[in-house]
Amino acid sequence: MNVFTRRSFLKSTAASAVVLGGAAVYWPRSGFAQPTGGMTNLLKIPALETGHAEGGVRVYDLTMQNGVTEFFEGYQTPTSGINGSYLGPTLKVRDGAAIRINVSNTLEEPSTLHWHGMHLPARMDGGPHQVVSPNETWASEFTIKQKAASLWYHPHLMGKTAEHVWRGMAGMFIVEDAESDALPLPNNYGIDDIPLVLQDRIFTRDGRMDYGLSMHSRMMGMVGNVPFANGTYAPYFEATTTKLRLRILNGSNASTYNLALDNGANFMQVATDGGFLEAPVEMNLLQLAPAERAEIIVDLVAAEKVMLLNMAIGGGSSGGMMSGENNNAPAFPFLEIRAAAKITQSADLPSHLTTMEWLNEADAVKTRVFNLEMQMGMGAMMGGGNSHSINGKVMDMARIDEVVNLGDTEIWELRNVSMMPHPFHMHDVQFQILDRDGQPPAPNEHGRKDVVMVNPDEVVRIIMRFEDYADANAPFMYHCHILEHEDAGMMGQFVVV
Ligand SMILES: [Cu+2]
Repeated sequence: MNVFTRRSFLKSTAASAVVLGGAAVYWPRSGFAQPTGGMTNLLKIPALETGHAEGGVRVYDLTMQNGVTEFFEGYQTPTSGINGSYLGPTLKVRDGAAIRINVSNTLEEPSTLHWHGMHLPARMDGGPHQVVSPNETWASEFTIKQKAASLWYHPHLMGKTAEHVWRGMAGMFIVEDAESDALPLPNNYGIDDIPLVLQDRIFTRDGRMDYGLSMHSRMMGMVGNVPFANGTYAPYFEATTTKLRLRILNGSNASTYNLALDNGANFMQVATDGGFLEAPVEMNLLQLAPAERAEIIVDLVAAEKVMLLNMAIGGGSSGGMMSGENNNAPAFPFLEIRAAAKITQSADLPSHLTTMEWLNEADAVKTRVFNLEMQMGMGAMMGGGNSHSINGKVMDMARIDEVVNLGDTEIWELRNVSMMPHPFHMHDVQFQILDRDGQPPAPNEHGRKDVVMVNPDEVVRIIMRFEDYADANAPFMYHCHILEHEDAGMMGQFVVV
């Protein structure tokens, strides 16, 4: 299934190439900026933050702050980040640990930080109800009760999530446990175990990346034309081992990425959103919707160069909004991996990674149906805030949409009745995908998930169990993870009682 080569990739994208450098830095809305000068910037690796001990608690200090970032030489771009000017540190925690995250806000506006994928009490979730005002600190305290996984964190302020993430606030949140300790997977952070936050952004001529919604981006989501990995433009990574573990996060606002290696080589996916798959899944094309994660293992030989590409699938995103097309980004390189002339032999990949506890459809006491809707009329487009809904309802923080009983196993039936795909995300629990239009999910989706792409006219059934954290007064969110859709109302609230 090696349907592409580096040569054909370069040829096919040459037409949309935009020269970087010179007096003006400007990228038209319609085409991705190709790094015509090659991949010239060393990949930034977010700082690893393992916290410090206070009594029996691991404490992490995070500060949301404004700053400037030099993505392109000579251009100071105003951005926001956590403990820095763009993105944030990678938090690492262990299953069973009691933790406290102190979130300080030095922005000149309220925001929140949400622990995406984490199983925890709703009051500690950092969602729209846990607003951190300027110059205040919010302490999120909980005990990690979760399998090893690559989670992440990002703002979740009502109506402002998309803009705050766009400006740069996001980071990885790695959970380790006894199982991940025992597996012979690359785990040397920054050396052979690499967080990879993939994003795209749009820049103005003078190097700003203002968040401004057009009618088009209000409907389709904000799709950029400059790709970043860990906030690095045109990045390369120098590998020193024969196996590289990439913990990939689609950290974009709205783009779906279709990832492949330019030599057509296969790679192994070992984990999905909520942790390890039962066995590695061999693949050569990985689709990641906004907010989805995948851990993959890439095999390298000495001195080779391999490009991690985004492949153009299904036409890209720059066409007409009414065509019902997907948000697949066009073709461009994300990261060049350069293997050293002498590289260290990594351990063989284990054939078994974890044992799943599969939830049984027969144990479900309830099926809830969620219709994902977009009003495509002219009025909805012009009207702004309320063109996206679930079950006919636009998000209202004062309304509880669903009440779940503690201990129950439920099936949620996600129906996309709109013309574009929606990545559905729920807080509190990791779910399992039962089927897509009655068909079993792909092997790499057969695990713990917290985001699932629901394609137009598709019905996806997911199953989950609500084991902990009943609180009638503190809701969890479920929503589309195209952030512009979430902000425009495609979100609801459930409580566990
Ligand atoms: Cu959506």
